[in-house]
Amino acid sequence: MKRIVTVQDISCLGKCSLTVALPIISAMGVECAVVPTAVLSTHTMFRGYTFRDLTDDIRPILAHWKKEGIRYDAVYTGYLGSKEQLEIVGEMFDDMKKDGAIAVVDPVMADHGKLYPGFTKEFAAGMAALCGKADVIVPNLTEASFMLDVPYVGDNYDEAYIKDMLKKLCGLGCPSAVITGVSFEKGRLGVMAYDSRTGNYFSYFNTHLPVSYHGTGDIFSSSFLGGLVRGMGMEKALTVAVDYTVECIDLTMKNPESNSYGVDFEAAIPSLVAKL
Ligand code: PXL
Repeated sequence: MKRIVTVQDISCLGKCSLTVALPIISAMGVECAVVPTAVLSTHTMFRGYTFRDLTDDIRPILAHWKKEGIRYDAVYTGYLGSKEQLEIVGEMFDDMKKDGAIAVVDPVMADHGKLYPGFTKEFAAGMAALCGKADVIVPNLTEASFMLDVPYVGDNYDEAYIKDMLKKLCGLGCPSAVITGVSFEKGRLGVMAYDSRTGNYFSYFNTHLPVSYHGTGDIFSSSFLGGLVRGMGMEKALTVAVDYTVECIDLTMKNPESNSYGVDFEAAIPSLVAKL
């Protein structure tokens, strides 16, 4: 069985990061090992959340695995809590590249033009450096703008602008970049990707549902990487992830009992599995 290691926080309630990555990756038939970066009582859109930083545990966890000879096919990083964690993960990437594992970074730190609570411009610069060490990165346009230190243009862009941003993201050092949450046509939303080795662009869109929920980026990244590690190839994995994410949002919108804090990704797992 293929094995992914995911490095991100555990928000005990709130359906994001590890509580999303674990079930989705497992459902896709891929082992999911975890390196928790922090324990929060909820994700940061709630008020009054607790936050225990686990930076000091990360190196010992990785050292133990190394001693045990544990290998993995991919590392997937999401929400990281400090600049020091960025450095540790950077070292992890340097180390595992020797084994041929792929590194995927979802630079979780911002959306809708704003950094999430607790993040700074300096952190964004550190995240850009980590992205330079990855094989594939999957920022949204806000995160891409912070990492490239360019103004966030909101909905005011065209395909040429996104293509240019993708090239600049690859200029950080990663061979492939994907920008999520992209729309060139009213009612359609999706992703655009660039592979700097071939010069190819790829885009895929589905219905743009008129809502915005928490945790959808984590759902997208987890299902994308699950597909990639299963050997689907970039384009198929992106298509499966976009369709799954949209289905999760659609089911949540239609469920009068849905939670306000996260989407019903569980309800669409059977259909994700059917896409494998
Ligand atoms: O969904 C991304 C995410 C992950 N982890 C925590 C968050 C967020 C988004 O706000 O707060 C703790």
